[in-house]
Amino acid sequence: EAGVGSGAAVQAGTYQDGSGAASEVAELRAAILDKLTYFIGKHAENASDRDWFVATALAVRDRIVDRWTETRDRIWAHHTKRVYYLSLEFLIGRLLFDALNNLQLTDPVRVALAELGVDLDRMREVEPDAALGNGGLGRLAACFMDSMATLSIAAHGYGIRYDHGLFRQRIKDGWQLEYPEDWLSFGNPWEFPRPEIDYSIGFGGHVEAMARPDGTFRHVWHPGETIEAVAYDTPVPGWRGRHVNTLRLWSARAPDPLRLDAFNRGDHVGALTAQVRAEAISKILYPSDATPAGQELRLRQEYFFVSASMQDLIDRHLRQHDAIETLPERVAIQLNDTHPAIAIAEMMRLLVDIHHLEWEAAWTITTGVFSYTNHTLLPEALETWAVPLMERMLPRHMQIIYLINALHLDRLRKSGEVSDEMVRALSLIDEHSGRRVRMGHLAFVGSHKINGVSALHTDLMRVTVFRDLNGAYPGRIVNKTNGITFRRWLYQANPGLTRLIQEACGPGVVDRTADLKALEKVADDRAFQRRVAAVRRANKIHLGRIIAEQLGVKVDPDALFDVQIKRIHEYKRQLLNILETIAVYEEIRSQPTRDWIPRVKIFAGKAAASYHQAKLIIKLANDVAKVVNSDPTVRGLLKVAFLPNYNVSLAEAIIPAADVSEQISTAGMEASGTGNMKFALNGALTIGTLDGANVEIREHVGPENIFIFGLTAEEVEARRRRGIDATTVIAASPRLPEILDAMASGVFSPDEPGRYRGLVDSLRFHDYFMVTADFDSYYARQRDIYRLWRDKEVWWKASLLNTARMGWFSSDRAITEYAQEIWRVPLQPIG
Ligand code: B1N
Repeated sequence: EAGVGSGAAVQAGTYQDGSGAASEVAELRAAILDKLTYFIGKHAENASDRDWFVATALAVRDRIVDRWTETRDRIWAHHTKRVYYLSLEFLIGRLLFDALNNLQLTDPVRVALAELGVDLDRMREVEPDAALGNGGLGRLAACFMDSMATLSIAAHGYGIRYDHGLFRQRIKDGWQLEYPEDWLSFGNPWEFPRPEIDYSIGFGGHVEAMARPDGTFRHVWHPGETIEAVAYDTPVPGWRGRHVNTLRLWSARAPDPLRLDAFNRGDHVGALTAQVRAEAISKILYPSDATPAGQELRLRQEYFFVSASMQDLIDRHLRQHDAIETLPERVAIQLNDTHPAIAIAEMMRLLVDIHHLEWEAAWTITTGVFSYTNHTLLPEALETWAVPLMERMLPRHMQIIYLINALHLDRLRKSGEVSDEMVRALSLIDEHSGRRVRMGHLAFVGSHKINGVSALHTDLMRVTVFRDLNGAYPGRIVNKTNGITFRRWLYQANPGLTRLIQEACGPGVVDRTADLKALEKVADDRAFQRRVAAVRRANKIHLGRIIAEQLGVKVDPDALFDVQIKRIHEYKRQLLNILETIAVYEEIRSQPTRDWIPRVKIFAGKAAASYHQAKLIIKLANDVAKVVNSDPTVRGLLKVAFLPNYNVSLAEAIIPAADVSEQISTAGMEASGTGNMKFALNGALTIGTLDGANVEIREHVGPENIFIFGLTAEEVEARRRRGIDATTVIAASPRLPEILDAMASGVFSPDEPGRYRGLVDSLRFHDYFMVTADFDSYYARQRDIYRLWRDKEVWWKASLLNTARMGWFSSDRAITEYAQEIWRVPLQPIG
């Protein structure tokens, strides 16, 4: 039943549960050896860990493939309605343990490998971490793929097979440096190249209008350039291997490998330029998170994968059902933010120009199939494209967008009084600073449902960015609060806690997250609490080893681990956390003999390469770490650790070791957050603002089990209207003046005393993110946490109640809501 990898060392030959497991182990061992011999071409004696990893992955993959083809046949036979999840990012991380756990193969493979003298856990580390995403948005797409397969939804993920994912971060002298990431350099055993599945993608050129006898026009786009999109498929097995979906990623190829005429003339570089230009499209992920990439290559990436995906899904539909008109009955397409929003215009082009449907019929189909998820309201993050760029790169799409806009505005004008001001707000074209296409508006009018990713975020959508559209199309905006897959973020990442949970809630808890509630009954059982504490301590020792290896900093596993891991962004307010760290440091120095609680402040996260303020914040964290960690009066009571190269795998090691989770964004700015859910599920206590999904986490775990502080979204708005000069706020604070003076005068940057003067000035005079306004209440909440930490019985009760009450935040719940309320597709619950 259990079905969750033990994570414990298993002795060779000891796996037996009387259900044929011994022969299973023998078969797996033989399969792995077979792959090593005939696929890799090596003997066991001279195989590296990487060879063993590839051999194991291939052996496991064979088991997935059988279920994959079964799934495809079943969907085909039943004409099941399909979901297409379009995302420019899939932050999937490592896949070996996903596959093993979902197929219930962790223990037999562990034993099979042990019999071959290979340690499964060591092999786990050699798999590259597939970082085809920046942060929450990309990781959400990966969690959703897991849940769609688990719920037996006929789903396909569509995205780009970037040669290089998110950059590798190194820290040198405290500064972030970016290096290219190279996840494919040793091949990818999980994917199936499909060179026979390729589509031509056009760019540029011109549009020819051809008159029909009835006086109407047919439009023919003659692209100036075409590029091939080639498919690579990765199977995505759901829980217990019941259903296997496909993640199809597109790679760009030039139609001609080289210009032979140029080569023969002796122009060897020129012979390759077209190829280089074509293949640049899938070369690298844009490292921007909640900021627009805004460059021509980005628009090329967006259209490239969208066009390939639309052609592919229409082909599949026509192979299976003969009429294009039935598309909305058979297909739902989810747009993961506006990055794939050009799909609305592409679908219209394909239906009208290629499949010769009337505009109205095509529009009914389009709005019937599409829905759109908004992930941010930050004004600078809303995608717009300059009209001249669109006209040059996608001339036919620009015409289509103009027509969509005209009909949309006409309809609204006919249905009532619409002022010029409203027309400006409702138009797909923004005329404020040069004409630009608003991709959010395009996605809105072309979809039947638009959703936000937390209750607060969805409320804010209705009154800010989409206020007028919401008035014009009431009911179109709905909420779908994000979720996370417990399979990766609890069962795999924290096998120790999972074992205790299964003991308390029954083994079926891994199928029914609602069963987590049974933990409430043992929440104040001291003996159980001690065992949970022992698991946490072991996880902290494991993390401590990583910290020692990476930073040469020794941390005490009995100290309180206070963690903030996420992209570095001013709105996420790592700065607020650093200011509190400085406050604690100053206090320990001035009152060294008080009974301080030992604590470790752990940070990790990447800054966009061009985001100077974020990079300076990384430098500050490292500067503070250097001073604090080496100050003899601190005596190890406070340690600061900035772990480099944050990624999914590092998160899996950090989250189960956290005592406190920092979710401290300026209220109204973090659309949802999903790290907040991972921590609370693993029993860390949250200190956070009333922002994003924190609001709903508080409702579920209870206000006494979470530490909320700071201004509300409304209060932030009101204060901003009054002005963001913080001089009086700072003067009124008992601690801020001293902290800011220390920073500004070079206490943490003796080598360059003025390094943080600008940062401090911006806090003093333009504190847009309300760091100073929230500091005192944040500081007070931190004291409440330390008080609770001294009373371990109350602490562990709160921790267990967090885990017990987080079941609702499963991505299975989120996907069930999408399936029933947006996609209208069938699903099969587990458990
Ligand atoms: O999406 C996550 C949310 O939990 C986070 O709160 C939100 O910040 C994040 C442009 C984005 N919003 N917008 C982006 C990513 C890449 C890019 O190029 C914007 N990411 C989010 C999941 O809902």
